[in-house]
Amino acid sequence: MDQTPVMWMRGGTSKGGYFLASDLPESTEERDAFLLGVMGSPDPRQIDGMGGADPLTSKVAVVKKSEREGIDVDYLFLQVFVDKAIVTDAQNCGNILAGIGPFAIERGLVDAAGEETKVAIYMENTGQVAVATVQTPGGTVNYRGDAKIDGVPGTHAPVPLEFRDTAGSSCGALLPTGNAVDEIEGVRCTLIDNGMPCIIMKAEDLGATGYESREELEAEAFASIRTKIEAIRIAAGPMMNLGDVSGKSVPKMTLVAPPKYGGAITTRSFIPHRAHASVGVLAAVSVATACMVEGSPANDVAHIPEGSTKTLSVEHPTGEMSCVLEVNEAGEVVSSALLRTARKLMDGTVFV
Ligand code: NQM
Repeated sequence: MDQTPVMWMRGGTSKGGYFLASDLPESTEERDAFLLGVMGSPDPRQIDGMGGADPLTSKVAVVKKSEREGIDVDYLFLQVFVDKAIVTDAQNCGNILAGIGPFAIERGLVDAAGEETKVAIYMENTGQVAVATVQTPGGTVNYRGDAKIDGVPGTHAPVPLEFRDTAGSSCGALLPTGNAVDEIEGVRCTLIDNGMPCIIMKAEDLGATGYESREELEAEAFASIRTKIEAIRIAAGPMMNLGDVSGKSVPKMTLVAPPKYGGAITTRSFIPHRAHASVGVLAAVSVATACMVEGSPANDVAHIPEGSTKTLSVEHPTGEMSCVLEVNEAGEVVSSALLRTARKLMDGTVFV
């Protein structure tokens, strides 16, 4: 195969190619070779492909009608590495998820149902379900609107996302070591997975402030801190039931500090080697959940609102992401919701 239909979409603060599963080769090996060609990887500039030379714009969604009860579509997320010949399904992506509902309706996998259409999405990477609400006035997807998310210029139609049962998505348990805190390389870490395996550390424990820009985090002056963060990540992989993570895009590494702009907590994330321009969706859910873990580095610095429905504003380098958490009497997070937007950028044929 050397050409196939694709829709290019922005989902939240990420961007990538959305494919129907039936339009891609069945064999994983052939599919991955094709997708590397689509993106122009491996090449730090991705000059010979569609990728944007950034992990946040080198992403793929594979979508099909679901045969599962109560589920509309199955979504497989694939991260295409920029500078390595790696395509991995080892992580989920809550930003690309924001485009799945609109794409499924556009491709006729789901019928529009009135002003708003709820799309139940099975996330194949982690075996969990998300529900997206898509605006469909007159039976077609509407992308225009007044919703604003930080990290994306302008305003767009809102795409609220709801998650349930995301705890232990990839690691088998919310706290895979059973501990609120593990000390690794002399640094207090929370190893947590509420939709995304993350390691949460206090920025100050690594000699950072937690308020650095993306450029500062990626600069030479930060190299020794990045080396330390990677050593922690490699040591933590087996502890999180993720095995050898040297060639994997998880766990994500998040430095936290007290909020600066009235939110709940400040974050700076490595995904895992480039610094995130904002914060991942499920990563934000995992950080917000870590805030609720008594005695954890996140809990130490977080400002946590009262009540069983808590809106935690997770600050990041380009603004904030608000996570709405439902918490039970034991203080455990039982569901989460976030606001995203998405945009159809182009629909056509990609050639390899
Ligand atoms: O955590 C980037 C992103 C993500 C992942 C990454 C994401 C999530 O911002 O759910 O959205 O962590 O690689 O798209």
